[in-house]
Amino acid sequence: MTDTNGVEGLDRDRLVWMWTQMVRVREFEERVKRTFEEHPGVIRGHTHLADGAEASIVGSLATLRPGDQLMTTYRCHGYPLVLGTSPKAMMAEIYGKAAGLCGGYGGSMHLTDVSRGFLGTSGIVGQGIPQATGAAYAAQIRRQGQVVLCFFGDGATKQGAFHESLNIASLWKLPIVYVLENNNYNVVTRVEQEDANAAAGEPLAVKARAHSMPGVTVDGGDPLAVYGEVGAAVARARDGGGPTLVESKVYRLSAHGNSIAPPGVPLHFPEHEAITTFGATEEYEAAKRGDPVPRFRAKLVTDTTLSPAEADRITEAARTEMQEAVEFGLESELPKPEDAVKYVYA
Ligand SMILES: Cc1ncc(C[n+]2csc(CCOP(=O)(O)OP(=O)(O)O)c2C)c(N)n1
Ligand SMILES: [Mg+2]
Repeated sequence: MTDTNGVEGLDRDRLVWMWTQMVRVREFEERVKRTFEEHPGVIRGHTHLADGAEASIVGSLATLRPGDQLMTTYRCHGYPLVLGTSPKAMMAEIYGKAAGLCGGYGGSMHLTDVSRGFLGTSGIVGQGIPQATGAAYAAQIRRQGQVVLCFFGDGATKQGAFHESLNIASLWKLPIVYVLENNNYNVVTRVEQEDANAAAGEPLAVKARAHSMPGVTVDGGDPLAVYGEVGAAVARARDGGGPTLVESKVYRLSAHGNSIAPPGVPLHFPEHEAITTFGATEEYEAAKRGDPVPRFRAKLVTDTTLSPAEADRITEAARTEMQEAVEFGLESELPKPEDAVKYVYA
């Protein structure tokens, strides 16, 4: 491909594709959030949004080839959307419907689309890390040049499973890239809070050194920067060079999660509950100003890759697509009660 942007392998179509995917993720999640207000009771479990992390998701996934695989946390809606999973099937899954991606058995926190390499997610912090490492071991044995991307949050770096996995991946030179999406918060605990430091080591990428692998920190609000770093790590992993830890610095623009509220409690948590806890309004306002979706749009418009009219059309198309997903999800049937124990094996 022609290099039109100083980033190898990205031509105009690919850059527009990247922004389009960021918008699709944002618009899908906006409708997940709105469902709690507009259709109370339709979402029965928790949802966790990735607004603020769209550039990190898209920049990372743009480096993959067919046959590659990934695992993520419960903050998981963006990844399958970018891989091409149907938003209708995803919304129906989040609504617990039989037509959902996993037949309504998984919900928001357990989306899976193995046909596209999306091996699954977990609500347990850090759980996906050893699982993805195992997938990378299987890929190494298969010798088909597959790479695994493993996404997790800053909170997960405090788990033993993180260190055990990085150790064995480095020792066995497994084809895996660990993408640490550092959004500065574990629910309401700040990574950088001086009086209650939650995670030793700054930047968190230094933890790679203990496991003899490269560790880099990248601006996760810039999809091209993420593409560059994750792309280099993916190429290294594919060539047998072993794993890398890429710390992608993002910001969580909304609450840790949304769920059905108990009586008397507002439906949503406050827009950003950490702000109400720590009063870090300036931090939040700065993050809003750096919102990766308008930021990348402005870059592409300024360098004439994208016209404002085309950007508006892309946004409008994403809104229509995601609204159709809401309608499909609402109209779909709930699973049959007699199927409740269908996949229970023990
Ligand atoms: C093993 C485990 N401990 C605690 C929890 C409760 N919990 C759910 S999300 C979360 C915060 C995780 O923060 P981070 O890893 O930074 O991910 P983020 O939510 O910021 O994406 C915690 C402590 C859990 N789900 N699993
Ligand atoms: Mg976090």
